[in-house]
Amino acid sequence: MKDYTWTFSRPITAGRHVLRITNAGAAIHELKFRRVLPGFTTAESIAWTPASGAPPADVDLASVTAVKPGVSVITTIDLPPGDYTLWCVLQRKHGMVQSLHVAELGRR
Ligand SMILES: [Cu+2]
Repeated sequence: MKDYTWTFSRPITAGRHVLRITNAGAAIHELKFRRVLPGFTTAESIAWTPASGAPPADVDLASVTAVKPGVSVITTIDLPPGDYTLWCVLQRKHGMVQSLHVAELGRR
């Protein structure tokens, strides 16, 4: 991750992954995986706010918080196939939110 995006060394497919997350940016960053619920889009997940009063479009799945510049952390995550949004609440004002499609193993 860097200021203000995430990139993966290869496409994330469904299942268990050991991720090495390195902050190559100058700011502190985090990585929250929110799973988009059936019937909702990633756009709805990104646009949703508690103040909207609407039902949430996603659920928290996993997160790595407050990674300092130059630091790497290793985490294990188990991702069912589907759509996700990635969040850095710390840098949300810089638009650090991204969508991610997790394909079933063997499919794109
Ligand atoms: Cu960030």
